[in-house]
Amino acid sequence: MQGLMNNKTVVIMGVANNRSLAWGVAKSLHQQGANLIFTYRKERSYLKLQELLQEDGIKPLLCVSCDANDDESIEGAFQEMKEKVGVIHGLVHSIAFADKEDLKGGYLDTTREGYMLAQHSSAYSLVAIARAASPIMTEGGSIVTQSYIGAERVVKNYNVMGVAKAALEASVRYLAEDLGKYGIRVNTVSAGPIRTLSAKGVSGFNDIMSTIEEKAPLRRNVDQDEVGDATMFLLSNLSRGITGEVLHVDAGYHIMG
Ligand code: NDP
Ligand code: N5H
Repeated sequence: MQGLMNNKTVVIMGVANNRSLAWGVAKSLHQQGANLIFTYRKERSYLKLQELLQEDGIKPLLCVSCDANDDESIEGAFQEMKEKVGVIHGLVHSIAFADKEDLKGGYLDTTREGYMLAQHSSAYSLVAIARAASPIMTEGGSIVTQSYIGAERVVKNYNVMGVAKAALEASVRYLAEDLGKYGIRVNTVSAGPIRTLSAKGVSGFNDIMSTIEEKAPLRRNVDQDEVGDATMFLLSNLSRGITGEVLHVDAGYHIMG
């Protein structure tokens, strides 16, 4: 089969279940012929991932445990990839975490611990991972992370995560500059709201989805497959001239006043 990702090996970080944005990316990449490596943190995610891979007939090159808040764990994961696979061409960072208590009420009440947790998990994790992954992107590469419009504007309840996503988007630009000389591109997809495990139980999610249906140019929400295809584009050679970019996959909502 002739695919856009033939002979490319891509690491996907952040599949928790079939609703995960990262799983949408995995399906798009598989359709285009990519070889896949997965990382997971919780045992529960690993078991889900095994089920999903079996259901969809996807044979990964490797599944490696990696806690994005732990430098040793990151080093170990990429060392294992280097030894077992050698070269990688792409990486999908689809990881974020904040304390539930910090995702409601006022941003003013964010604690130091809550701020640090969100920044570590959701923004610094990209920096640490890019540092570990880039040495094995010896044929050039593409790194893509997932952001949200709360990085650019105040979105009710997003709070500490909005500030973390702002840091993530700025990191994308600085990393794009650092890694560009090695032929490595760094971009982010800014996705519209999608019902995932992370989104479960957070305040105001349903209201935001209805607002998009009403106000977005396309008058609808987006899904994992659309985020998957756009992320695959950024990983593929079709986007070879693009780096440091924020690509909105949000039915056009971000252009509205
Ligand atoms: P999921 O809950 O499906 O995925 C979140 C993933 O983050 C899980 O796989 C979880 O792994 C992983 N994770 C959290 N902390 C760590 C850590 N320290 N180390 C390793 N993995 C970690 O939710 P989504 O697919 O929605 O989220 C993926 C990304 O998409 C996030 O960056 C999110 O902010 C972003 N996004 C989501 C939107 C949405 O509406 N859903 C909209 C815009 C952006 P584990 O459970 O194994 O710890
Ligand atoms: C404006 C909104 C709604 C309010 C804010 C939601 C923010 C969500 C992001 C973070 C990542 C959610 C989070 O950390 C939840 C955890 O505290 C609890 N959940 C878990 O531990 C589950 C089991 C695991 C799998 O989750 C993680 N993250 O590891 C934003 C929404 C309209 C859009 C949205 C949901 C954006 C986003 O960034 O995800």
